[in-house]
Amino acid sequence: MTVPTWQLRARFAVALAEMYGREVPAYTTLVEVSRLVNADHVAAHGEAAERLGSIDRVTAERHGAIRVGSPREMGQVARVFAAFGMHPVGFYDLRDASRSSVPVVSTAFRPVDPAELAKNPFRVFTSLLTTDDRRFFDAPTQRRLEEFIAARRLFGDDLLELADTAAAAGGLPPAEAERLLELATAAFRLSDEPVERDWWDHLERISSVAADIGGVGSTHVNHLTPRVLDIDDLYRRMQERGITMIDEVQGPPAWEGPDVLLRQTSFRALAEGRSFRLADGSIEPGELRVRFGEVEQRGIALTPRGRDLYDAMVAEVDRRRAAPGETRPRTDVARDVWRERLPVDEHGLAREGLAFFTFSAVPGVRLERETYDVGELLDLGALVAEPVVYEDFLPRSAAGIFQSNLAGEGTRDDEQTGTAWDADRLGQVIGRVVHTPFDLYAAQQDASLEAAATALGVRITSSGPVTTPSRR
Ligand code: OOG
Ligand code: NI
Repeated sequence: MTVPTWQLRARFAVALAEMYGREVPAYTTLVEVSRLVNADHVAAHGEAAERLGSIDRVTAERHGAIRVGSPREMGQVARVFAAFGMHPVGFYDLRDASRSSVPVVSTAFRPVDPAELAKNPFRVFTSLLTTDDRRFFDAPTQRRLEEFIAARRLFGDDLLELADTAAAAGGLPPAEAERLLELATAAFRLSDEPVERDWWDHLERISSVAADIGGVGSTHVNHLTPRVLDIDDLYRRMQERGITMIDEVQGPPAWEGPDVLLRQTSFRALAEGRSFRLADGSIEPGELRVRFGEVEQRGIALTPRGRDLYDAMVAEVDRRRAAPGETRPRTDVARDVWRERLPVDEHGLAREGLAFFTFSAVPGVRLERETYDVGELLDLGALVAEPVVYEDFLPRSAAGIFQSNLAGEGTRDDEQTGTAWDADRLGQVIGRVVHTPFDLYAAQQDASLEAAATALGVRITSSGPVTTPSRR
């Protein structure tokens, strides 16, 4: 008897949530409110509420975030996540997505196969400290950081070996599965080891993110995010319960058309007791704010063409907000831009090749030509489209989430040149390919179109760039 990979993943998500909920009570409130929001949303909207994921999937759905300090640690984290069927997808450079000091590059470990995502979509946003980036760290700080990080062990050999076995075998026998879950969960628990005061303070002046990663001897889950079907409703209800949220919901605005990509909001980390070791060796109590709360609402995945439009709309929002006399909240300005430029329904997104869908053939429609495009077949009723949900993250929102939890802006010297990072370099560090989100979505869409073409006995051409060139 074997516990398969997807069950290991589902149990890992639950184990982390139990640990986190015990230690961060505000998280439990967030999950409770999310449940209420989702139940009410399903009651009010029926089947339509589940268009971007069954209520079972959405209820179980979480993402977490962790941060590590070196290529070696990044490689080890990848081995641990591989045991749970979670693979690196997407490259996010947060150093430039933010004005403040966020010296990290990131990827998300998640299932890549649609069937695996449907069983349990647990994902972990994972950031690597860029210790060699001179905009943030001078040579002595870099050296000390790298020595400090090289001297610690985030993951024991027993965990790493068990993880490799699980990944190779696609699961583990029950007793070993228990052991893997125990060790993996413990590796992401906040440690109560005393923190070196001077070292932490030195890093904190540069960046609280750097202090959180390189100022302590271990890593930890810094947030765990439930998914809701109506994030505006959640935002209101959290405020009503007296929890102060960040100023706004990040990402696309609320509007009457289809939700695309990802909307997120968060509340600031709460102070937690922690002991500090001073230069003279004495221990003194203090507190740190390193664990916070976040919630997300997921929309439809955009094609490269759709993403270009999205980026242009975001730039347009920035431009309008910079105009003299414009004082409305960003989300209001964004809603105007969305109404002007984005199709008001899924059909429009599909016809223009702006978003990804899976298509299925509807038998019985008379087709006379050999070749049709997707838009024509949708109009004729010979194809129906199901949206593909966005499974990834947004660099600007991620930077906003980091930023909302920084104690101060930190310091950076933009006269220095930053180090070059891209998905390939991150892949080399991790020791495996970093998947490109667009390619995964396109493969899903292409497979469905191929099957539909066979079923209908026609050739289907795309109305937009339905089959996409690789783009990160
Ligand atoms: C990760 C922040 C990014 C998201 O949802 O965009 C993130 C972090 O704070 O380590 O989790
Ligand atoms: Ni997050």
